[in-house]
Amino acid sequence: MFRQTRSFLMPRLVPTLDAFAAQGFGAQAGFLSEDECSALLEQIASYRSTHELPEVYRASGDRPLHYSVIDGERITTHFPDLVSLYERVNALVNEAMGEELVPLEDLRVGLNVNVTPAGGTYRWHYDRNAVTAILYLNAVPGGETEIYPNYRLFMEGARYSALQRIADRVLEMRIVRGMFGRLVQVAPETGLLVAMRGNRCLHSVRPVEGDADRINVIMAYDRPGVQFAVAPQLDQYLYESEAASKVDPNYR
Ligand SMILES: O=C(O)CCC(=O)C(=O)O
Ligand SMILES: [Fe+2]
Repeated sequence: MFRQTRSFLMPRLVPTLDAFAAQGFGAQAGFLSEDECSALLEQIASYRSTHELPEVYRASGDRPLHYSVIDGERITTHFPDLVSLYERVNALVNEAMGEELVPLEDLRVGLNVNVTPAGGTYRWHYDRNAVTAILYLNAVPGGETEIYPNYRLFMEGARYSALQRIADRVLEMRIVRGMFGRLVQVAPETGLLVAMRGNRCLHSVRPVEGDADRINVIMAYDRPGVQFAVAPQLDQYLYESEAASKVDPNYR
């Protein structure tokens, strides 16, 4: 389920959920059973038989953003079970973090189903929010989530500054990652729940192999009332087939 390349600057991960506040990343295998995941996959398949999902493709080196998404507004209308799941995971996250985090005010962004097709990937990025939980509904070959836990040089209070942007760019370079980062690879596994500090962990998705879509649920949390300066352009970049402007999408 997990592979780590090195432990140079940080202790070895114990990938349990309650460790994630300190280590930036944690996991719980079998959070949902095979049957619960199959039921959700059926609901998603039935929704897709009558609704077309936007296909998103944004070039980004050898790891573009290439996926389809059901955003939180659609989920609220059509998938009450996923809304309950979002609340249930919130309680776990708060316990592990020892603080009160809440679903994002912008529901479209807070809860997503990502559908990554064969060959699809997700570019290197940080999320805009403090904590992101990922629930994998199926196992596919490839499609590992790659995470550098707590890797970011995070400038609290200046996260949209030029300096932050430059630091992010430099740290994202392959050679710099290789020198300073500790890479954790998470292979998709049915029912596996992962939580990470989304705005501190550099992460991406490796190419999905085989024929099946890789399907997972992405749940975002942050402190109550937090606002995100990047929201309007970024939302278009992430959720619509056509991107109007060439924004630099550094934050999910
Ligand atoms: O699908 C994954 O494993 C990660 C997706 C992700 O990082 C995101 O939606 O922000
Ligand atoms: Fe992300």
